[in-house]
Amino acid sequence: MGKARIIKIISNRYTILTEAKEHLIAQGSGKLKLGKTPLVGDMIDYEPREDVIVMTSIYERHNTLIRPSIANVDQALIVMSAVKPDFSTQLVDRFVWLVRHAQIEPVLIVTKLDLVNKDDPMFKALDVYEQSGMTVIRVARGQEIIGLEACIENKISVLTGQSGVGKSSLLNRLNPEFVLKTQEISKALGRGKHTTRHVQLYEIAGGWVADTPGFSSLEFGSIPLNELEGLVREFDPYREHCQFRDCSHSNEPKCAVKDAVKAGLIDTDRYTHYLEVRQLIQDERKTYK
Ligand SMILES: Nc1nc2c(ncn2[C@@H]2O[C@H](COP(=O)(O)OP(=O)(O)OP(=O)(O)O)[C@@H](O)[C@H]2O)c(=O)[nH]1
Ligand SMILES: [Mg+2]
Ligand SMILES: [Zn+2]
Repeated sequence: MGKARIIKIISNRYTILTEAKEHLIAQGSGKLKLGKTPLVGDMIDYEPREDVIVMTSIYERHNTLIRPSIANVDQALIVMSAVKPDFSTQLVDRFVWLVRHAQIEPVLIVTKLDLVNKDDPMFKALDVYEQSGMTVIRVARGQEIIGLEACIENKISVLTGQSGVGKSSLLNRLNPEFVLKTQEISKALGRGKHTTRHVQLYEIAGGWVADTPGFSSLEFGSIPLNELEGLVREFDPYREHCQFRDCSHSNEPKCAVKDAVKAGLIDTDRYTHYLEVRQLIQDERKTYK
């Protein structure tokens, strides 16, 4: 009997890391007995039975991310490439709000900056994120990465982002002993090939980081409509000045958020993306009815 953390799941094989820092292969004792499906990041109790190790219970989770599927992380490293695939603030915002909704701190990592010109407008967008209080880490091939190791140290992080943005490459760069499989994006499709196939936590730079498969669609069905605006940190200084306490900052009069957008105090893109996601949530609700 002992306590351990699940660090890798491939079908029914669970790799667990025990308190004595041993890697063991365990199996579940059935979803009904465990009460929920085990996730990478879960703390579990295990016990040896005959010739197998069985997980007997899962501890309560601090947080859960559905895509990628992981529990108990301190922060999500949202990886976006400058090109191949193209940088998109719309996608960044969507990732950030989904991560915040799961009560996980977002960090933005932008890769492949060696492939764009120094005067590319995306650099301005990165400054705007930084000014809003987000940690932004810039990655270019052949250049030192500033701030990444300090950001990872003593924390459990999950890499998230589209296929082909360079999540696995980042871990390989952090520790040259790592040889995680990476692959150029498809010339025909202009997107990644889903090179990483499973979620796995790796010990690196004094912390733990999960590499994950890239995914192509995001779902907002789990965010209640009235909780969305609370996830937009840029609205923080203004929402209490709206006339209505439950202002959605869309059609209401005397909305301090809309005024701040007009005055150039909130980035227009951020506000537009907010309205788009609001609409997406409303549309998803309709389809589920
Ligand atoms: N030029 C340049 N290429 C990079 C950089 N980072 C990653 N790449 C390349 O981008 C391609 C995709 O990288 P991966 O690390 O496989 O991407 P991934 O996010 O792990 O993709 P999935 O596992 O499919 O989710 C590889 O060919 C890398 O060599 C970078 O900073 N600059
Ligand atoms: Mg990968
Ligand atoms: Zn408002």
